Parts: sequence; structure tokens; C-alpha cells
Amino acid sequence: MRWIDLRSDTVTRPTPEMREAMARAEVGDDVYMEDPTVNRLQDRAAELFGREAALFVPSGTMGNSICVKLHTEPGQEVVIEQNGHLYNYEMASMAVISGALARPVPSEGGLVTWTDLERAICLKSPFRAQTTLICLENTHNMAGGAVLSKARMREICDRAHAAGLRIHLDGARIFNASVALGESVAELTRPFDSVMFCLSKGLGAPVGSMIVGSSALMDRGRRVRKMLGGGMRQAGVLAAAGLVALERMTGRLREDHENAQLLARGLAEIEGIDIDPERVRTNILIFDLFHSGMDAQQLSDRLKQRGVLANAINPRQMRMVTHYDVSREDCLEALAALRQAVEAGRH
Ligand code: TLP
Repeated sequence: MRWIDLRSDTVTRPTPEMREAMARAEVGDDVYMEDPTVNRLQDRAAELFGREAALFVPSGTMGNSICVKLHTEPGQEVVIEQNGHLYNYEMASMAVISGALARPVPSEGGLVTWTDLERAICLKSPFRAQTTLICLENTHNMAGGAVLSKARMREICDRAHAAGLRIHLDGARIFNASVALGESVAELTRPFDSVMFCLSKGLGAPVGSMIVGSSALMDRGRRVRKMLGGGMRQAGVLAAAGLVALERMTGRLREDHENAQLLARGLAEIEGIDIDPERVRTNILIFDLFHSGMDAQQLSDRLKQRGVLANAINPRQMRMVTHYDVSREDCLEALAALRQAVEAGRH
């Protein structure tokens, strides 16, 4: 059976060009920093982000974990939007690896403001742990791929720095934000102390993420990566796919956004499903099916019977993510399956 897999953009398989680049990759031992392909990928990422250095890491989770560790001491606080990935979906890494306490803050639709964050910051107190780090996420996964504007990020970074805080960006999907905003990733991320972005989501690489920042920070990051078991050896076979991802796959993200729009508009027409297509700006859509009388797991099961995979994120909400391996035709097919599944649920 050929699945239409809308569970995540992590499910993409490497393109033929990636496979070829992987087969041909020149390699060396990256723990000795002697893998020419990893070095090229790191140089290229640093260049694209206008930074001194970049570090190739096995996953987004490890990239975020390294950055939190670099910016905090045990017993300090990290302020983060309450639905942030780093707080909710990284196995409490912040607490376990860094000994840091997450201080989650609510926001309107995931689009956190300085005012939201400021309330939670504690610089000096005889009782409370000191805040030293703020983490932002752009695009915001669990806010349905919501996009923080350049101006908003700039304001938050400037104010955080003025307060003596450091600021990290979980930019797993920063290229989606870049396409949606029409701004380069360098421009968007310049004021952050560190940025993590993923090669293995919308960009289609099989494995890998990057962190970027100053040379001094990345040197320390390399040591933390080793400590966490992320020192890879002939990782050039993976980096080769990452280079193809960076050079060839960023421009086409627009198609994923258009397909997400198509899905959102179709979904909005199905009775019992609530979604505002205007709020879908990138490749993630989250919709509510409370009024359909079905719970999200039931709908997920019914869709599966019709060849469509999508995850329930709670009993009344579902998430769909568009990517390189789903076409416009697939999205139309998925919509037909959704209509049938919701209709069947009514009987
Ligand atoms: N997100 C995955 C799941 O973990 C939910 C997905 O399917 O969307 N930051 C953000 C914003 C992410 O969305 C993810 C993965 C990560 C970090 C972690 O990246 P990996 O999976 O490479 O560790």
C-alpha cells in the first residue's frame, strides 16, 4: 500500500541526488575534524547564516540540548513558550542534561511577545532560580507552523540582551519561516546567540541538524556533542545529503506551504472540522474536530484505513504536515479520504 504520510515532514526519504552524493562522499574521521564533507557542510551552513561557525549534530533534539547546556548552569531557569518543542517533546532534556528548570509562558497562538516573556523572567531573587536563557521557536510546531516576524524576534533578542540574558532559537523549520516571510535565514536569525536548524525535516535529508553561532561557542559545543555521544566518525555520508538539502531543497518549501493551504481550505469546508486557513502560513496545520463527534484517534484510525497517515495530538486535535513526499494530488486524495472518514463517523 502506498501511504499518503502527513504525520510529519521528518518522514521524507532522501532524494536520488542525495543518495548519489552520499555514495560518492569523501569521508574522514569527524572526531578528528578530518571529514572533508562534514567540514564543507559546516562551512556552508555558517556562511548561509552569516556566522563564524556551525556544527553538524545527529538530531534537532541534540542540537537544542547542546545549546541549552552551553547557555546555562545547573539550577538556572529557561523561559520558553508553553507549547515549545524544547519543553514538551525532548524527554525533559533541559532538566536531565543541563539541570535547568523550564519556565513555560502562555502566548496568543504561539506568537510570544516580550511582554509574555518578561513576566516570567527572574534576574535576582532570594527564592527563585535566576533566568539566564530564553528559547524561541520559529516556525512554531505546535502552534500550527506559526511564524514569528523578524521585527518581533529582533525586539525580543534586543531586550533579552539588554537584561543580560542569552537567547537560543529552535529553528528546526527556520527555512519555512524564511520562505513565508521572504527574508534570508541570516537576516532572521542574526540577533540570536545560537540557532539550531534541521536538515531532516522539510529539507528532506535522512539524518542531521546543525547549530550555528560564534567559533568559541561551537568549539565548546563540539565538546558537549562528544559528551552526549554525538561525535560521529565518517559522517560525511550524512553530511553529503545535508549539502544537497541546503543547496537544492530550500526553494521548493513554497510548494509545501501551498499544499498545506489547499488542505486547510478543504478542511474548513468539512462540517464538524474547525480550522482557520488564514492562520496556516507554512507546512503545518492543526485542526479541531470536536464538532464532528469523533475523537482525533478515531479519525486517525479511519484515515489509515483509507491510506492516509496523520497524528492525533490530543483527543480533539489533529496535525498534518506537508513535505517533499506528498504532492498536490496526494493532498486532494487525503481531503477526499477526510471527507469520507468524517461522514462515516456521523453514521
Ligand atoms: N519535531 C517532530 C516531533 O518531535 C514532534 C515532528 O514530527 O514535528 N524542534 C522542533 C520545532 C521540532 O519540531 C522537532 C521535531 C525538534 C526540535 C527535534 O528534532 P529531532 O526529531 O531531529 O530530534
